[in-house]
Amino acid sequence: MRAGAAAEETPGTKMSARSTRLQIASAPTPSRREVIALAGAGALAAGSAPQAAAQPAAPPAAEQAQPPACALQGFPRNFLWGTATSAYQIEGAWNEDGKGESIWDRFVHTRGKIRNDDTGDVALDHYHRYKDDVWLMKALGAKAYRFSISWPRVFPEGTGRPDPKGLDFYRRLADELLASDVVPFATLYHWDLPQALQERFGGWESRDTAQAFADYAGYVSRQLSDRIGYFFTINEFTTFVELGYRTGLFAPGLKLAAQPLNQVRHHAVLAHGLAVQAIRAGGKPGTKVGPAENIKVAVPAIETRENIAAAERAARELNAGVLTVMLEGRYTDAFLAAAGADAPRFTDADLKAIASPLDFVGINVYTPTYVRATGAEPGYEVIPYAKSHPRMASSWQVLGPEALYWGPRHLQKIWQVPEIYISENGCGAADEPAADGIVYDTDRLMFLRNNLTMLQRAASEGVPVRGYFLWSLFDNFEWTDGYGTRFGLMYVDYATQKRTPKLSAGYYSEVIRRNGVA
Ligand code: GBH
Repeated sequence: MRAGAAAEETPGTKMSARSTRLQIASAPTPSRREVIALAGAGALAAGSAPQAAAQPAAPPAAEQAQPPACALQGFPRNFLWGTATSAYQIEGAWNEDGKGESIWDRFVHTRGKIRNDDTGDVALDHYHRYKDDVWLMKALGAKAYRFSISWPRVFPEGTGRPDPKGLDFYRRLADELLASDVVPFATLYHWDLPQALQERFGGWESRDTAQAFADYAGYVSRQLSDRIGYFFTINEFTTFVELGYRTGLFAPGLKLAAQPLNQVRHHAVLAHGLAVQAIRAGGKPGTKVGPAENIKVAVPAIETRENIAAAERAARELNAGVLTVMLEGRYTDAFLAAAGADAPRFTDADLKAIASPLDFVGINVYTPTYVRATGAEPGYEVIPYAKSHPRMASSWQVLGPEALYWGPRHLQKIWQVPEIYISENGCGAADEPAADGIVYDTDRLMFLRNNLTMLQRAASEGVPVRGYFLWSLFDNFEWTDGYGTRFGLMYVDYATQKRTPKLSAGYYSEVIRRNGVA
């Protein structure tokens, strides 16, 4: 932090008190001024006085009083601009305060599973640095934060006796967020299953794990819904089922055959439904709950009437195992026919639980699936990506900002979802600090601007998008990629744990400030 920066803050605000404290403690935390400085063109313009660049541009009085409801590039009033993270990817403290082992702890400690044999043992040390990290959100101007709760921190053995210290971490985190006017959104499962349940039940291969998850969800909602009003049940059903149980690239590293694989997915959606019921029973009235699924977004390659209808058919079928069964209460005929003898085994009571009414649906959107209409069944066809289709740093991340329009639009049009969150959107990049220490991530900036423009298109048509969680606040442990792929708005130097805002952090703070695409 620059000398005297704290003194330049408006005196008497919470912020200045915080800066002073940080300055004294010399924590490696950037100030709001440093984040904002990146938002102004001043930070880039040659010869501009740094002093001027550091001034947040004051919006004209009229704009302050009356932000446009949803005009031009604007977003609806009270739109929740947030960032997202997950426990295993940032917390560290993997065996502290009584935390149980998770399947990811076990997996990363097995040689050869993760690039460079990186682990999340320390990660961003967020478990100890959460106060400074919340301060960074405040500096960004973020209005919401999506984090995940580590199940084995709360129940070291998965079931049975909770560890009060584990739960207390999330209570303190929520309090810190609330004190900073950041709305907490907690995800109950972001893939870190207690290892004990893997051993006792075979993890998600057993419906006992679904019941255990519901019990854990009920407990957390009883304990924390006085502070946390929004719960995501499970993050990316499709990812952890496919990678954890089919390809074996993610924990627990299994390669199941088709029937047990379908059963794992069924247990996951069942766990979601039972958790929704447990939260309704245990949470404070008004507590909201929904999933966070990486929906396959069917994008009509050319926006003709036929292709749009085909995209809607495709959306139901491509998501049949998760969102469609959740929102319709049955597996589609095509899904069951395709699975044949390998179809999941289920009861009517299961389907009823899976389709428990939701308050909102969260979708993680990273890539498009292009489709077009065909005369023959099923009425749509997936178009393969062109060889030269642009991608971000991860080879899986094929670019397609249109997905931010079609994803929410399908949820509204097909299933009449009343409240939609983009629970994740962001990109990995080969970020490197320039000579001045700043990461000029023009690629991420382009990514965000184009994605938000498409999301704004949806909002301006009345699609009920209520918030957007950028993945991610920080560079963090990117699963099998280890620390090699960076997704953050804040660059992390893992040797020193210093967080430095990238150019995109300045961009995002400007988006939030004006509540519109910048
Ligand atoms: C999300 O997954 C996760 O929720 C989050 O934890 C993660 O950090 C973030 O996005 C960025 O990846 O190994 O070639 O088979 C995003 C969707 C789907 C991306 C599965 C990686 C595996 C590709 N993921 N995909 S591959």
